Amino acid sequence: MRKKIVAGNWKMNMTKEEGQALISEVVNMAKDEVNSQVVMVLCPPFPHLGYAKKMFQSQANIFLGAQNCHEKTSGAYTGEVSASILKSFDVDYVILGHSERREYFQESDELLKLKVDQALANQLTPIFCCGESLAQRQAGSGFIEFVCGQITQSLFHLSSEQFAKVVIAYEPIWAIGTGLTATSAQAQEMHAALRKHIASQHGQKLADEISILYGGSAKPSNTPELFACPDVDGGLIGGASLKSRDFIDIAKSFK
Ligand code: 3PY
Repeated sequence: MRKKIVAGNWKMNMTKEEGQALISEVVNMAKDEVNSQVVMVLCPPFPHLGYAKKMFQSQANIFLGAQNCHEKTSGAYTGEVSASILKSFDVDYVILGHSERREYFQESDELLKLKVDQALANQLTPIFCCGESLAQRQAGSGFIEFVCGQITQSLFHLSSEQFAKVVIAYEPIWAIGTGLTATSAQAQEMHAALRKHIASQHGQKLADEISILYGGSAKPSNTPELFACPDVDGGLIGGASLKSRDFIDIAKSFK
């Protein structure tokens, strides 16, 4: 059985006080309301990582994630954070290749390949984001091949043993920060295609074990339908992860 995962991408939001309040609400609500089989990942901005883990140590299904790591091991890279530093702060997951990083920080498939390697070498689980633009979707064809290509470029150098440790997040760029969400049929189509693509490289058994999350304006009103799709194993949640009630309701969306 592959993992059901709900990961909250806080992006560049939340002061220390706001972050602490949000985490404590999420922890308290999760205890009573969320099925312990659902993996919850909180991905706050870097400074929160220092205290966050201590706040949910007693909650076995809540994990800590970062939103990025550098592609080098260490060194003179002012302002950057390496995977080994993240690991030393008890971080479990790292989001890589979010479309905002691809667009605003020019992160290429080639660079992301190096970041994935750093994450895995430091026992971090990459949540690897992929997705097509509005223009690619509107062109009506080729967008599935494009998204599968992102997986090929950044992940197909991995051995099957390494690949098994990766979580994929399909995030259509046209659904990020726009309020638009992929329909469950659109999400299912892409997720099934990604699983087939992974199977072509690593076999069906491994492909069936990989969690593929949906991201892009996911909220409590649309996650029950999205998560009911056979190939959708949860979500990478943006804005709705900043509200404890919404985030918990999303974590409760699995049938
Ligand atoms: C969104 O939901 O907007 C996201 O970008 C999640 O990563």
